Amino acid sequence: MTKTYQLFIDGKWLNSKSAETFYRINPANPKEILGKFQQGTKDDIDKAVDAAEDAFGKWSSIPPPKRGEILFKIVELLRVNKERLARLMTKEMGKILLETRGDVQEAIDTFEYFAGEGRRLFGHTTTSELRDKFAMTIRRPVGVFGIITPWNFPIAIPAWKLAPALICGNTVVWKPSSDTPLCAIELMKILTKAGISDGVVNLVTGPGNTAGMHLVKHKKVRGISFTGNRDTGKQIVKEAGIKKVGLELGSKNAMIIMDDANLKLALDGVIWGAFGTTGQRCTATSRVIIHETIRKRFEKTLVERVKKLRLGSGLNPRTDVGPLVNKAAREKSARYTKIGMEEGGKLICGGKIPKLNGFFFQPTVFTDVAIDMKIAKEEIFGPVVSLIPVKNLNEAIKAANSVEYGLSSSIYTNDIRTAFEAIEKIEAGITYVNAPTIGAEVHLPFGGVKSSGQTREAGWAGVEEFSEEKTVYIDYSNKLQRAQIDTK
Ligand code: UN1
Repeated sequence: MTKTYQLFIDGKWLNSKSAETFYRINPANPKEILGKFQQGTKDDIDKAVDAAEDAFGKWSSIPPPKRGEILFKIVELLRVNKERLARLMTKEMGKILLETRGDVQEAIDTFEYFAGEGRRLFGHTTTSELRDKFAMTIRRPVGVFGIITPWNFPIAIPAWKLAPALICGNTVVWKPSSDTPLCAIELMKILTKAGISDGVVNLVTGPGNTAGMHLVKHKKVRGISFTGNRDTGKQIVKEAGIKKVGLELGSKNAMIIMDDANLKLALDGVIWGAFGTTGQRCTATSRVIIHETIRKRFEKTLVERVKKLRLGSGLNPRTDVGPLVNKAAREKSARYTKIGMEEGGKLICGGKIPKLNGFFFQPTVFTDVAIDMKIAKEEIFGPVVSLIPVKNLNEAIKAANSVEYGLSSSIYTNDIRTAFEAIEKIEAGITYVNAPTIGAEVHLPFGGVKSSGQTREAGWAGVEEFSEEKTVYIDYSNKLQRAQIDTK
C-alpha cells in the first residue's frame, strides 16, 4: 500500500484543498513508489502564509539564544537519524549513500553553526560625528520568508535556509522540489519534534509554477530564498516585487589544470567533481580547461578511470555513480551528448544510456571542445564533462570566464603565482586551489556571480540573507543636534 503524505500548516498535517496528489518513485528502480504527496495550491499557500504571519510575533520575540536551543535539538535529532535519512534520500533522489550521509552531515553542521549564532547575531557600534550621540546597528528578522529548495541536496540546502531564517526570528513557508517531497517531510517532522512551534515552519508540497510562484508573489511574504535553475530564478526576480530575494542558480564550473600540476591529484579531482552526485550539483566540474602539453596523457588516464566507475543503486556500497534524478534529466544528458558530437566535440568515453533499470547515463567525457560550443556553455546537470585544451594561463582564464555563469571554479598548479593570478581573475563566487569545484563548507559564504545568482548564503552570510540591519542613533545631548551641520 502506498502511503499518503500531507502538508504541514499551522502545526497540523493536512490534505491539500486541491484533493490532488502526485507520486514519487525511486530513480534507480522506477517501479518502486515511495509515496503519494499533496499537490499544494495557491489556497494552501495562502493558509500557510497566514499561519506564518500569525506565528511571527511570538517567535521573533523569543531571545535568539533560546531559539538556538531548539536548533541544537534539531542537531541532536539529525545525528540520531542520520543513517535512516541518508538511506531514504538515496532511494528518493539516487545519489550514493556516501554522499547522502554527507548531505545529512551538512545539515547537522549548518544547524549547529546557526544555533551558535543565537549568541552572536552581531550588529556593530561606531562613532558619531556629533558629541553625546551613540550609533549602532542591530539585527531584526525580515518577517515571513518563502523558501524554495531543490532535490539535489534535499536536506542540506533546506538547512542552509531554515537554520538562518529561524535563528534570525523569521517564520517560514517552505516549498520543496516535487522530486524530493519525502526528505522534506522527514526534516519537517524533526523540526516539530525539536520544538519548533505551530506556524513557525509550514511545508507545502506541490507544483513550482502555481504554488511556488504564488508564494513568490505573495504580498505578506517579505523574503524569498531560492536555489534552482536560472530560468526560474529570472522569473522569480520578475514576479517577487519589492522583497528580499536570494538566488542560487546554475553554473558551468571550470577546473583549470596547468602543466605543472600534480596530475594524479587532478585526476582524482575530476572524477569526484564531475561524476560525484552524478554531475548533479550546481558546483559540479563540467569543464576541464587543460594545458595542451599534458592533455593527451591526462585524457588517457581519465578515460581508464571513468570506464571503471560502477553504475547502480546508491544503496549498494560498491556503486560509484547513481542514477539521474528522473527521466527528463537523463534525456537532457543524452540530448547534450548528441549536440556535443554534432558540434564537433570528440566523445572519448560513455555517451550512452546503459541497459539498466532506472535513469542511468554513462559517465561521459568529451575532448577537443571549443568555448563556443553548447556543451561548453550550457548547464547539463548530468555526468558529462568537456575537456578544453589551452596554451597558457591567460587563455585558461579567458576560457573559464567565457560562460554566463560563475559559481565555483578550481585550478590545479604548484606555482603560487599562477594560483594567485587565478584567484584574482576567475569570475566566480568560489575558487579552489588543488581541489575540485565541489565541497563547500557550511561556515563560509556560498554563492555565485553573473547568472549564477546574487546571494551569499551559509555561515555569517546566511545571517545577512535572513535579517535586516537596523541603524540606531541615540542622542543623549539633550539638545537638537543636526548631522552635517552642528559638527564643530
Ligand atoms: C548545490 O549543488 O546546489 O559545495 C550545492 C558543494 C556542496 C553544496 C552544493 N556542499 O558541492
